[in-house]
Amino acid sequence: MQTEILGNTNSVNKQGNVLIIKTNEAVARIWVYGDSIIRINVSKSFDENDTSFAVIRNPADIFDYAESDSEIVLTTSALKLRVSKLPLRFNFYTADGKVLSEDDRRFGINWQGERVINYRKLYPDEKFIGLGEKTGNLNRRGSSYVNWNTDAALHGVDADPLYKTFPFFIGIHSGLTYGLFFDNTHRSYFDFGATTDEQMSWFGADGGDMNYYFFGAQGVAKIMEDYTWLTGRMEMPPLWSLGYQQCRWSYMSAAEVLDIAENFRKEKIPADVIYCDIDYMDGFKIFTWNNETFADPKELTDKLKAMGFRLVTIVDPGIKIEPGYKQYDEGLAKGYFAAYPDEEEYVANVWPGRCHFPDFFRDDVREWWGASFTALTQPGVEGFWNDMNEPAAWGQNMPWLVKFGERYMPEVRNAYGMQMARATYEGTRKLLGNKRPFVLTRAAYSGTQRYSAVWTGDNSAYDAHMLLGQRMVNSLGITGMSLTGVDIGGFTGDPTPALMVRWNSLGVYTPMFRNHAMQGTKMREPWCWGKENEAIIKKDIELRYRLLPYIYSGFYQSHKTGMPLSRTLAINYTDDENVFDVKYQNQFLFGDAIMVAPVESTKFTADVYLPAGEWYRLNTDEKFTGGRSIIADAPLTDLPVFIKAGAIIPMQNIIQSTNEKGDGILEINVWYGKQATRFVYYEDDGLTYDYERGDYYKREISFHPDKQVISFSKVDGSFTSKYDKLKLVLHGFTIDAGGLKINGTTKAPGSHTLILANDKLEIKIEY
Ligand code: MIG
Repeated sequence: MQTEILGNTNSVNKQGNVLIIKTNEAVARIWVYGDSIIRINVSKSFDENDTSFAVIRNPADIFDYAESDSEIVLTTSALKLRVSKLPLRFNFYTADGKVLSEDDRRFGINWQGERVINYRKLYPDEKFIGLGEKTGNLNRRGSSYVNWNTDAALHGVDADPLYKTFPFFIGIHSGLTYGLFFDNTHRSYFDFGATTDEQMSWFGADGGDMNYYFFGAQGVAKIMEDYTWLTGRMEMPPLWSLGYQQCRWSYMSAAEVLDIAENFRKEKIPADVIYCDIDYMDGFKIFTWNNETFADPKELTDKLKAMGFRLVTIVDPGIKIEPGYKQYDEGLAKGYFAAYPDEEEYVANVWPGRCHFPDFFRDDVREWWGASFTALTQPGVEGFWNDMNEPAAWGQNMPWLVKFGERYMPEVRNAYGMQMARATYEGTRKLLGNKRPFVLTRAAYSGTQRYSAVWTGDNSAYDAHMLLGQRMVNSLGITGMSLTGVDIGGFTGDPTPALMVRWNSLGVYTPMFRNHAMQGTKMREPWCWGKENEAIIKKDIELRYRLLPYIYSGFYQSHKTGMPLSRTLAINYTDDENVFDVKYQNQFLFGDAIMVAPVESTKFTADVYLPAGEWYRLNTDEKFTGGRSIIADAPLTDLPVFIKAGAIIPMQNIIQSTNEKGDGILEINVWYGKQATRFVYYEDDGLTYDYERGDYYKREISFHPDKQVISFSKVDGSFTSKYDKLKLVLHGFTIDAGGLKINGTTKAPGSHTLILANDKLEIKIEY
């Protein structure tokens, strides 16, 4: 196989907003996207269309550079890119000259046949985080990975590749941070010094260009903000999708679905969502209903709605080959299916039998697919679960000759699921009018956060999978995916009662809280575990509902800045080695101020690392000084959860679903701390797009221990809160005899709680 290494520069030219550098092997292009974002594309056959599935931004118009015989130096306010010309290598520095990341001097960018690879220098203390849904440790140093979206049924805790591709990582060394997004949808590879004797890290792909975005912002959070600026951020999710979700493969009839829903209400266990897996369809034909078992879907959703439930139904990409079936007839007539080069439609077997597969890379196909959802939206479905879109088929080996539009399967496979999710999102958004659809997808590529939530596929009912799932949720968060979940309880196998209870307690702090199980497993619903366990499960789900105002405000952050809800401690405590310790690597912050330590179901005490600062145990208000590890009690009734000193956490009373208004009291809990803190509280109707036009209620709540003040800013936005009253609850405060003062007037002497009207004006509380 022919191997080439990028050689000496022949010419340098600036054309508009791109710097073009030619060598004998290839052409390099450099664009500046922002002060801390530089894109490099090195290509043998650059496509002037220059499309990306992930990127939604355009490069800046101008940038500064200087050129000498040996190098080109491109400078922004945040970054310095030194391009050495002989041979052509790309080295990144901070504006003040500290090394962020350099090409390996010898091999830099190189090719082996069609494969394109970049070898980079590895620094002694360098750590890596990212790549989204990947097994292994938080610190990916010493590991290697492949991206090739795969139906990883029955996967173990070390499996790779899995369902999704997020070719974005963050490097951390010498007290500095950088990010790198390799925007290439071919099968790709990342090696973080796994097999190079600590000399190099490298990444590459089976084809396409060496096309990457380099992020030079300092701080993991800032890099994530830049990455999600580039690839987009999530919309506000429907509030109901943040409630408890009950799924199973499958509830076999409308009667069974209703029975499950009724039981939640009877047992008074809050829940918002129930799912129909593949058996609601007629012979697994997408966009059909089985007319015996689901004879009247509208009646079903009406009855569910009356109980405060929403229905989510599954769709797979495989369209059954059956003349007379609408989607088959139309798709075939219009040439909408993936095909071989001779235009014969590709066929593979999956649930419905022999199937064709929509070419979601085409606008007209996506439009057609999206419009087909009337079969589901007309009867009142508002959530759409996209499965099997790696794409999966029996045998798992789609021939490389299959084409999607102009491109062969291996070139774009990793973006297929994302394009299906996009088609689903765009179509259902249109069909639902002003209502927000909920879309959930299994396969994904960078940028999918714009369209859909994701779950981590077919996990298993054992402890190591629960812990891995948490790491994957945390890692997906680094790559812009905030609304993420795992099958609580484990998809494959039957959890022990202890595992079910423990996993459910972790589910409270999982952005998407869904219990799901495989066909043939024992029933999983909260009441299947004996009265005592049911009571614990119920209490935990109630806690989830108490926390919804905090969770929803957390998603507002994801929407605005890309900060995910579940945050690896590596985001806020990057320089603390302990957070990368395998003992503590599953711990995470849920929102700004809740730290959760996942614990196996067989252990009832836990070694928990408390980062610097002060922490309170959620259920007891017991206070701890951080910067050390502790042995925490971890009974099944009380997962170790700690509140950061200074935390401001809005809660509400227990409701049975998000459709209930509740008692109208928004409870603002503040835990005493020595440092000033702030929290942006956000609320809207939770249902429509009116928030895009300013119909929201947003206010900053801040705590100033130095001034002994808690203040609420004036409300921004036109929405009227569903809470008429605010209740302040102070934890760990010493209130002197003077008591609490509201806007200068003493109202509640000596008390730690206070109720006031939720008006839109500024409120100042002194203690
Ligand atoms: O071949 O629809 O990951 O959540 O229950 C299995 C049936 C197909 C795989 C999904 C799983 C779902 C199941 N599906």
